[in-house]
Parts: sequence; structure tokens; C-alpha cells
Amino acid sequence: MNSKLLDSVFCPSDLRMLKEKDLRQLADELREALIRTVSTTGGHLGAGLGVVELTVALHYVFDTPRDRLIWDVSHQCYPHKMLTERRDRIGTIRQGGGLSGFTKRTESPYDAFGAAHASTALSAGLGMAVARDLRQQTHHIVCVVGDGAMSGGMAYEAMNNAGAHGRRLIIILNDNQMSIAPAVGALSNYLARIRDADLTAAEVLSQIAAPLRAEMQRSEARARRMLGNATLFDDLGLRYVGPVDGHDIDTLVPVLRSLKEYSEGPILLHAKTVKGKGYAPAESSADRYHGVSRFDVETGKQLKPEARAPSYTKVFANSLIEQARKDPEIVAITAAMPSGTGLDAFEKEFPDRMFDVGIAEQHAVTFAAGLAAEGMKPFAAIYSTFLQRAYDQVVHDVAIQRLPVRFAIDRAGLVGADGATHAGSFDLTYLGCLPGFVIMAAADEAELVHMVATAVAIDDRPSAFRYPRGEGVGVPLPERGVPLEIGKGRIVREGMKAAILSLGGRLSECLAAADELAGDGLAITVADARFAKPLDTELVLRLADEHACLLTIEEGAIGGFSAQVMQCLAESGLLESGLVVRSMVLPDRFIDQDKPAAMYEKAGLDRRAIVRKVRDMISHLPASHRSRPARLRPIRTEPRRTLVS
Ligand SMILES: Cc1ncc(C[n+]2csc(CCOP(=O)(O)OP(=O)(O)O)c2C)c(N)n1
Repeated sequence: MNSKLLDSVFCPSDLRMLKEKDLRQLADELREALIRTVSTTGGHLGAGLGVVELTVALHYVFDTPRDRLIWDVSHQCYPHKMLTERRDRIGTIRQGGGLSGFTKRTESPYDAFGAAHASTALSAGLGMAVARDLRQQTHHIVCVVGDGAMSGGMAYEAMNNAGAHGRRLIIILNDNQMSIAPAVGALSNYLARIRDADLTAAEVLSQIAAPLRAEMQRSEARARRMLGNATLFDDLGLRYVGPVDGHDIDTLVPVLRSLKEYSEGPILLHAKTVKGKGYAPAESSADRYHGVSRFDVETGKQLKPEARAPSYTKVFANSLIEQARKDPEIVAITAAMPSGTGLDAFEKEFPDRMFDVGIAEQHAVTFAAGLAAEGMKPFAAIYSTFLQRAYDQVVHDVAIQRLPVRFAIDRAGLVGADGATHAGSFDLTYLGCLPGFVIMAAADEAELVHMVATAVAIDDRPSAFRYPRGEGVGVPLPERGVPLEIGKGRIVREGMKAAILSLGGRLSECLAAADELAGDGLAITVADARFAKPLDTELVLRLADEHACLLTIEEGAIGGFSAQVMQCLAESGLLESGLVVRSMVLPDRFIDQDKPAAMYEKAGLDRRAIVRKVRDMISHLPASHRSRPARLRPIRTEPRRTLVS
């Protein structure tokens, strides 16, 4: 297909020069360009395909960027980026130095609000509406929210607030009946009930033109209720209109124009869309091509690199299934991420013991606490970045009551193409300060199997185990998980002079660094702490006592594992003994998307950085220590496993 119209649109003001009758053609060209682009870059596709017409119509009717357009989650923003001065760079999306896969305020004035975590648009939009009103400005605020994102608690908190404020705010509910998986929950059932027939533009206009004043609105709501068709949104004080076909530009344009005229308060347009719209392989796939690798446009076949080892996610899910076969009290919880957490496999085997609670991490955690309070063994599988949402629930509902909720923390550390919004940087820090928690980090996939078994066995307090995104390192998997001794690490390789104490997935880089240093005649001890909490103080003190240098490394922000080690060393007085101590943590800045290897290099957490650090530490040794021999006693040394390089 040629892209004649699309080529004429660099920015929305170009778009607004087009005739209304040309918008259909523009949308077709945009959709085609989107498919071609994502086929070469990979990324989020289905959601963008579902909002092509909405994107065109919104930029046509509203005066963006003066009018603020806010995309919830914003994984559907690719067509928006292509119409807002970024089409020439769209082929760089999600790559190092390229466009972000999400809206980002620093990237463009058209990105009114940055996002990537769900359910924030209404709160941000209401804040902007208040700012506008206080400054006596007149622009519009438009929030586009998916039905999945509408299942998150913040969306209700915002509607509750917006309904009471009565300020001008335009909400487009983009209802495609999908989250990443099919949408779940009572709200989804409710939307299915009210999404019956599509209204024409004229019908929506008469809906809007109906009684406007608040009092009359109330009586209209009563009348509607009596007719059995009041909506939850009306009752919350938001004017509900629709549903309309969200792919019909001829309906969308006049309807959006009339929303612009509505001055009585918040108004919500219910638009029905199809995730993956207009691309057959996407429309017919179970996840409607939510997130894809590069693919062949003709067949839709995704080109995934061959896996060298099973993913951590899969190892976690299989281990939990294995445990659940023996223990009927094990249940699993996900907040709208059944495939991302691997729990879809658990659900297949135990349909009654897996709970997808929607995009509702806070609820997921307290729900798990309730299960634990009744003696069940809940595993809440939540990405590190999304667990941030539920921090008070972790503290107040789980930790203070010492309830044995097990947190399976996926995507711990840097995550590649999703960038800073999805990095799992903080969990070691925010969990490490909570009394009573057991916190483990898997150095490889075999360790993860044992950590799942350990978490099953910890039945008197909360526990968490973290593991990185992507494939394991290729070690053989044990036949079955065996609970680890709580709070005990292991020495993986013995050396002299310098010791590296690693927590989690950087262990293989430490071993590679040790190999390199050994080539230069420097024998390095490498230990795997396994537990960030309780800390293996015996191991820490021994490493400190028997080496002249001690380096800790973790894939987490400042304040995590290394802080616990430093505290231990400081309290023991060993810091005054001439010991050279350093820590390697994620740098104190947000790291944009890139290939994982490049991100580790930027973060200074790769083999080369470790080698540099150790050499630097040794060069800082006081002369007396340089000749100090190591006095390592071989305890708890484990044979080194074969690692896939
Ligand atoms: C707080 C949070 N939890 C989980 C996710 C992962 N996630 C990304 S998109 C998505 C589904 C969003 O569904 P919806 O809003 O309906 O948009 P659609 O993809 O269907 O267009 C989820 C669960 C997230 N971004 N934020």
C-alpha cells in the first residue's frame, strides 16, 4: 500500500488540514505502517492496532499538544508517536538511543504524561484539569484508558475524586475486552453487559444533549436506572456516553467534537475496539499480539531466537507446579500477568488454585495475606516493578502480621527493551528493611528451583525470592527442589586476597571475572550469598577476615544487599581493620532501554567492570595487606557448575 496521506502528516496540524473523508484512508496507511514497523522492531502491537482510528480522530479533533492527550499504560502509543513528529524514528523504538516504547515527557511535547504502569491516566488527567482551572486556562484534557487498566484501583480512586470535583475531563474507555490475557473480573462482566449495540453519532449527540445540569443529570440517572440501563459511571458522577464502534471514524469525529463542547464535568465515552484490529494473525491469536518479537508480515510468524536455556519464569512455574502436586494448600496469584509470570501453566493444572485478580497489585498482596491468615500457602507472582505499587500492603498487611505470603519476584534487575519503567531495581531495598522477611535471590535456574522449595517450607513469616528476566544460565536442573538452610550462603570458588560476595543473577559474571583475573595470577574467592535476609553474617565476617578485599555485587539499587553487608561489617568493627570494601549496585540514575548486555555495561555490572573493580581494590591495599596471605578454610564450598558462556 502506498502511504501518500501518511507521508503528508509530520505532525497533528498537518493531519488537521486533511478532509474528514480522507481520514479512513489515513488510518489504513497508518495501520499498515505500524504493522511493517513492529515486524522489524518487535514490541507492543495489538493494543496499537486497536487504537489506530481513535488516534487519528483524537489528533484530528483536539488541538494537541495544547490539549493534553494521556494514554494509560501507553503501550498503545506507537500510532500516536507516528503522527506526532516521530515517524522518521519509529524504527528505533525500544532500542538503545531510540524512541521509548511508552510515552515520555522528555521525548515529545505530545506526550503529556509518561506511563508504562497501568491505571494512572485518570489521576494525572484530573491533576492537570485542576491546574488548568486554577490558571483559568481553557484547553481539554483527554485520557484514553483500556478496560484492563480500568480494573486497577487507582482508576476508581480517580473516578471517585473526579465525580465529586465536577471538572471538565474527557475519558475514552477503550474497551477491547482484553487485558494482556482476556480481561477478568466483575467490571469486565459489567462492561460486557453495557457494550451491547453500537450507537450512531446522532444517538450519542442526543445522549450528550440530554439534561445537562447536575440536578437533572441525577434525575436522568434515576430514570435510566428505572429503565435498567444506568451505568456505574453515571452513578459516580461521570457522564457516560456510548457505546460506539471505536473503529468507525465517521462516528468518532462528530462524537469527539461533541465531547469537546461538553462543559458540565467529567464525561466518559465508551468505545468498543478490537485488539489487533486489521491484522488477521493478531486478531486470531489468544493474546491478540500484545507484545511480539520481530515477525513475518505475510504469515504473522514471530522470529524468536532459539533459547539456550529455559527461562527463569518457566523454571519458577514448573517448580511451583511440582510443589503444588504434593501440597494442596499451595495457591498462586497474579495481577493480570498469567503468561508473563508463567502461572498460565499452573492454572491449566490447578484451575481452582490460580487467581488472576486483574491489574490490582495492592489487592493481590492483601488477598494473599488473607489466604495466608487462613493457613493457605499463597505464592504472589508479581514483577519487581509492579510490586512497588503494593508496598504498604506488603508492610502493613503481610510483614507486620508476619503472614507467610511467598513473593515470587520476576523481572528482578534490568529488563532490556521495556526500559526504566519496568526495571526491577528496588525490591532488595524496599523489602530488605522489613523486619522478619526472608529474601532470596537466585544465582541461576537451579537455585531458583531450590528457592521455590524453600519458600514452600517457610511457613512462619513472609518470604520473597527474586529472579531475572529471560533465560537461565544453562546449568542442569535438579530433579526436585530441596529447601535451603535459611540465611546461609555458599562459597563457589576459593581464592586469596580478594573475595566477591554476589547476590543473585550476576554470579556467572563474577565467575567469568574470576577466570579472567586468574589468568593474571590473581586467585579470587567467589561466594553466592543466596539470602539478602537474614544475612549470612558468618560468611560475611569470614570473607572479610580472610581476605584483604571484599566486593559485593547485586542487580539492585543502592540501599539493598550491600547496605546490609556494610552494616554488618561496620558493627563488627572490621571496617577499621584495613579491609578494602566496595560494592557494585545499579547506578543512581534511571537507565533507558537497550540490549541487556549494553545495559549491564552502562550500569557497570558486567564482567569487565568487575575485573576493573577488583584490580582497583587490590591497588588500594595498604602495603601491609598486599602481602597478607589468605587464611581461607574450605567450608561449604560447592563444586562449580558448568555455565553456558
Ligand atoms: C501496574 C501494572 N501492572 C501490570 C502491567 C502489565 N500490563 C501492561 S499492559 C496490560 C494490559 C492492559 O490492558 P488494557 O488497559 O485493556 O489495554 P489493551 O492492551 O487491552 O489495549 C498489563 C496488565 C502494567 N503495565 N502495570
